[in-house]
Amino acid sequence: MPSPSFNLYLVSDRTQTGGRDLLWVLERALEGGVNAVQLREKDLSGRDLLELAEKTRALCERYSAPLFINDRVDVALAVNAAGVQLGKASFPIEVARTLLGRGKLIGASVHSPEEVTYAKSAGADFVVFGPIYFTTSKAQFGAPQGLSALRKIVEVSMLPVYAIGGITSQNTAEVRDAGANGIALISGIIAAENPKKAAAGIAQLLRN
Ligand code: 3NM
Repeated sequence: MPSPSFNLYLVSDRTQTGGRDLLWVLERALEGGVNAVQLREKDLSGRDLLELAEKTRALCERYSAPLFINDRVDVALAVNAAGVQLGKASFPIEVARTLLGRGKLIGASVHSPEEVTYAKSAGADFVVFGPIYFTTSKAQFGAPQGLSALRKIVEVSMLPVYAIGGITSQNTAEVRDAGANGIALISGIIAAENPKKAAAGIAQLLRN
């Protein structure tokens, strides 16, 4: 059974690349030290998402980085991704597990200690908790939960915890010190002028 072994989890958003090709940006990020990628392009049709997922899967494979597909269990299976990232509106974790089997990883997006407990009992492999800080990338998740909420999640979680929401090189060290197993982010790398350098800087902070 696989287990998560990454600490720098990049989430895609092709609207934040400043006009650059998403795969180009992802490759620079992988060169810099991103060691897992989540394809999260919610507005794409099944056909277009599948095509992009196939390309992303091939790219990630070259860097030995697991690829996760946001929400779409079918697309994850079709491209033989490492797993899926599931939120509240996704298939329930139990159903995804039945479809994916034990050989794939399931990440659950959680926003409270209760959701962490549920994710564990339902069969998730790791949780992504946020938003830690203010984020322009996903305003609907509301007010930042902060570092003390993160510490509490780390304390109660029996699964690896990845922190998300407004994480940049400026605050990576304090997130790491709060006990997160790793971080997940979009804009801090995808929107950076130099995504490779941004990823390398954050990867270095996570190693410290
Ligand atoms: N999920 P950025 S916050 C995709 O709290 C996502 O569950 C969140 O983007 C959650 O790194 C978020 O640009 C956006 O802040 C992360």
